[in-house]
Amino acid sequence: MTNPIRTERHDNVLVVISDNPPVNALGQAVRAGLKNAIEEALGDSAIEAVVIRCDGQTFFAGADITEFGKPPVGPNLPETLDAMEASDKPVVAAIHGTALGGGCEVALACHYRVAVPSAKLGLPEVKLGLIPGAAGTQRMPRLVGAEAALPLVVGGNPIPAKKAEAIGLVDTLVGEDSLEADAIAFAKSKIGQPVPRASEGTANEDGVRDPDIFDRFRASQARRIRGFDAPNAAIEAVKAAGQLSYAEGVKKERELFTKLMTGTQSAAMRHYFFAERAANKIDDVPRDTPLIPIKKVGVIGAGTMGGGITMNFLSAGIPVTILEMAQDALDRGTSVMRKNYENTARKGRMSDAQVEQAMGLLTPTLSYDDLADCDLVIEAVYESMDVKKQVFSKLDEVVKEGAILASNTSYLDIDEIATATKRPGYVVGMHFFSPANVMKLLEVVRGEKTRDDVLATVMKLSKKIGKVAAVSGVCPGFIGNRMLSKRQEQANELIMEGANYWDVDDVLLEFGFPMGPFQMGDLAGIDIGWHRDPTKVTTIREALCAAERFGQKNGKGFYDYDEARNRTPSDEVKQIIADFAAREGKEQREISKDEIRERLLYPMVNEGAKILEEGMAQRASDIDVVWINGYGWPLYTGGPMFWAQTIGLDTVVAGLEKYELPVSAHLREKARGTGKFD
Ligand code: T1G
Repeated sequence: MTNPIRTERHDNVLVVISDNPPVNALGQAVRAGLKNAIEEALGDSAIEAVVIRCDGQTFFAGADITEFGKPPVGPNLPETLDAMEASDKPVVAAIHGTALGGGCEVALACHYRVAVPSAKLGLPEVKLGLIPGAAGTQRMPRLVGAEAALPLVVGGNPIPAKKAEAIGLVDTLVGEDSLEADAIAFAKSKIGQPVPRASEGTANEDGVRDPDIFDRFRASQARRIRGFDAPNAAIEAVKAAGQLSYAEGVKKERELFTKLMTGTQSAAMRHYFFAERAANKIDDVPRDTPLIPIKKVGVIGAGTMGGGITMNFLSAGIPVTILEMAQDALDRGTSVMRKNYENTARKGRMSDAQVEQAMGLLTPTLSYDDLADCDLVIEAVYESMDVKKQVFSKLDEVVKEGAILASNTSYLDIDEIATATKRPGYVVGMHFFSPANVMKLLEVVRGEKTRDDVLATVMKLSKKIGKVAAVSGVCPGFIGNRMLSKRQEQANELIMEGANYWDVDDVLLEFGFPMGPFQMGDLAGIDIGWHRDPTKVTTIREALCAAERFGQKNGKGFYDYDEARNRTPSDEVKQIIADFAAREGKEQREISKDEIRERLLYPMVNEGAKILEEGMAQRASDIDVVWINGYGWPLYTGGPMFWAQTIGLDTVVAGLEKYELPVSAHLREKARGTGKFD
């Protein structure tokens, strides 16, 4: 491999340049090249300053994640950076793109940092289940203070260059198109001055003066970091920066980093990092498939789903024409969208101008004719095959040739819907998850006849509207809901057999889900779709409705709720279930939380194996992407399929057999073989 690092002399300044596409990851060759270039600069008396920059889309975007889990190959980054920081010649980081992780640590080890306004800087290691491992947790607080460092190190989200300048992470912003020249001039201006070293900074004393900031910060992040190991380690590392010497602090960071690197959570989160990117690729669709330009979108239905779907496009700057059948429904839908944006603006996450800009792209209409020039139309109408076929037949008449016709159906057969048109190649499923403007998952349902350019276009568009897409074949429930139905079946079975319904919820909560099925039922409303006849009781939900237990909406469902909507298990409900079970001739018994967890999750894995066997998902990691982004499967376990591999597919098979539950041939084969799905 050619050396990705080269140097260029500009008078008495040595410019060190990395050219390691796509993101200048700090792989072994880059680290070695950097080390040699720094030694060259330090050993040459004609060189009085150094600038470090990168070619391509970004400054170093971190360590090379593909090297993780393999035997380390020198030189290691910390030593390379220490040698650089020890220099008495000023070293300037010239930043564009995203200086992330190890890349941000390279910048921190430089004496100065200049950046173009569009640059971002961050320490996203926690998103990989890690913390910075090249002294980032020790240099950052000493440079910007513990309070400013905490969100960066613990939250992992990058900040724009302007904010980085405001907190002292960046010394100055330079011209968007003159980064190198401005960085060289800046470096020259620092020649002869004593060099500032982040490792010698004292800004971290804010954490000494007010040690409570760490507990306050941890409490403020409680919901978001629940179950994750890395964020707490990150807080400890930043705290150590105020309590220990730099050398001791680096040792503490290394200890914490190594423990995380060798743990299951980081393996799971690194798996997810690549899984999310792989999901956007369709193996049998060439990457250079021409895309259909999407300049104008039509949405049919201005209800919860139609409005949420619409907002995704408006927020991405894509005009939407939204169609309803009646003016009041259209007005209601439009005002809900405006209210949602205004709420976001009230939280400071968008400006009033951005609200107007987004709403200015919306064209409400009652006429199909106004959809004629749309490049993509998405229907979010009532989940009935007849209704959908009528809509698609109408769209086929009205909308221009070459436009994509998508259905937001959550389980109906896309191939059958496509028969209502003369353009089955342009029919695809785009299954959004409610609330559609918030949930990241988009299941792209590939019909038998769906064209490659339609698929490639929708996958590319999904990234533009901030979604994580995964392709599903045509089967009831596609990927996510098909597996969810297996969990729901067991949940209902379990409480009929005597399991406490609150144990079912708590098992999923303790596993890391945001909530369990019975809590969810109370939230959505037990009485949705109820026939309103209290004398007709054929299910537990009907029994609850008959007892006027409708959920949170009237203060009691599966649980009793206080004013703050805190839930308490109800003896009345326990009895209603027991009576119902008795009527159905079901014996009741105590059921342990272990049995509950295994019976809820193992059948999901089995269904995932069947989905793979039938080719309804391209790869097991796509199933992980679906469940993490659509249903809150805890990221730190990597998703259902990765988690099953972690605990052992043979364990899953044995568990299913213990409870006399079906075991798919594919699962059994993988369990007997490599123990891995892909
Ligand atoms: N290592 C290896 N490959 C990487 C990579 C990385 N750090 N980052 C991206 N790639 C690959 C990615 O898999 C994809 O490959 C291609 O580059 C384009 O990525 C020591 C220990 C930089 C914002 O966590 O956030 O430093 O699919 O599709 O949308 O303390 O990539 O094309 O084959 O995402 O333009 C910390 C991770 C590492 C940054 C660009 N750094 N990367 O987004 O492109 S740990 C990160 C990103 C660390 C130190 C610690 C994004 C991006 P392919 P992409 P993008």
